[in-house]
Parts: sequence; structure tokens; C-alpha cells
Amino acid sequence: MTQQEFMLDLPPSPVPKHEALDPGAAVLRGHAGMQAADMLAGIRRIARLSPFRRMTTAGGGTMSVAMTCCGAAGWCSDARGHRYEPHDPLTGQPWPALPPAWRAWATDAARLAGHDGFVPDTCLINGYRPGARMGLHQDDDERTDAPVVSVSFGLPAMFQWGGLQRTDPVRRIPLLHGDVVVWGGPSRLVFHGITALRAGQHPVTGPCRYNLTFRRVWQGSSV
Ligand code: MD3
Ligand code: FE
Repeated sequence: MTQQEFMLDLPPSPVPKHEALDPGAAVLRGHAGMQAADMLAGIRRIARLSPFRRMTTAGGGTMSVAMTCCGAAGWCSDARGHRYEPHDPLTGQPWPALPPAWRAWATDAARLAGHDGFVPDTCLINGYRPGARMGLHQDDDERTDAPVVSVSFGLPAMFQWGGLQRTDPVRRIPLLHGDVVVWGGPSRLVFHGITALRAGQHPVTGPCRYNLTFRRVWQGSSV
């Protein structure tokens, strides 16, 4: 009997591979664990070309999360507001390329969560140190209705996930090393945030957390 035939005799796993959070939203616990070494090496390579930086906001503040990007567009915030830019304002160069293997991986993750045909053109990379946080916000700078695939590495974070109104009640779910969350359909514009990162040491990332979000910013991107 082959391994696969043997598996067919087992009762269905009591732990589903993906948990639905809300219509269009699902978490794939630990799904990126095998990708951690490759993606963290990729983050280091990207950050040598377009370094992590803490952006300023139109309100005059400085974000506590450090960011960089790769792909056709990068998310930027400054005194004028926030938007996607095809060039890194820090270097004047195009953003580093989105690794083709990452794009294929994100397409597959979206499909596992029920969103077929997702082809991201950018990946926003957030770097958290203890104390860094992201206040409740909506991601509405993208010009498409494609889903977002988010991947967490390193120290655990507490994700806050509300509704379509800022004042809707907020639920909290922990995001751990390797966790993947896919947000699409009616969940694409929910308010969400990350509470202040607690200090700690992670065996793979040390005192840091990284979050990658794969997005489709422009409908007509040539990817
Ligand atoms: C729900 N990042 O980059 S990941 C962001 O952990 C962002 O760094 C957080 O919010 C982080 O914009 C949260 C989970 C996430 C990411 C994007 C979403 C949830 C989302 C977009 C739409 C809806
Ligand atoms: Fe967001």
C-alpha cells in the first residue's frame, strides 16, 4: 500500500489546513514555514538595494514600522500623503525585482484560500522591532480588487481585525512565524492593525518580525 492509499483510510484531519476568518479571508497556519530561509535571504538581498526605512506621514509623524518593497511599485508615504511609486524615492532607482518564485508561491497560497488567478505585481515588506505597531487602517491604495496575501516571520504579533467601519468591533488573532493570511472579496477593505510588538528573541529572526504582503497594484502591469 502506498503512503497515499494509506492516507485515504484516515479520518479527515481534525485541524483544517485553512481556517476561514470572514467571507473571503482565511488563515493558512504555518504554510510559509518551509519558505522562511529563502524569503528571509531574499529580504536581505532586497534590503541591500532598497534599504528598510521608516516613512513619514502627512500628519508629520514617523511610522514605527520600517518598510521596503520589491516589484513594479512600492508603497510610499511622506508629507504629501501615501501612494504607490514605480521608483524607490530613497535611491531614485526602480524597486528591486519581485522574485518570480515568490510570485508563483503567492499565486498558489491565494488559490489554496479560494482565490484563483492572483498574480501579484508587488510585495511590501514590513520590519518590526519591539514596540513597533501599525494602527488600524484600510489598504485602499491599490488600483485593483485582487486579494492580498500576507506572510509573517519571526516574533509573534497580535493582529487586530475589524470591519468595514473604523468603529466596528475589533477581533484579535496572533500571527506566528510562517502564518499566511489571505484577504479578498468582502474582506479586502476591512480595518486592521498590529499592536506594539513585544520584545523577544526568535530562533530565526532574532529580535525582529517581518511581514510580507503580496499585492496587485496595477491592473495593466506586464507581469
Ligand atoms: C487585511 N501589515 O502592510 S498583515 C500592511 O503585519 C499591513 O505588517 C500588517 O497591514 C503587518 O498593510 C498586517 C495582515 C494584512 C495585510 C494586508 C491586508 C491584513 C489585511 C489588506 C487588507 C485586509
Ligand atoms: Fe494593511
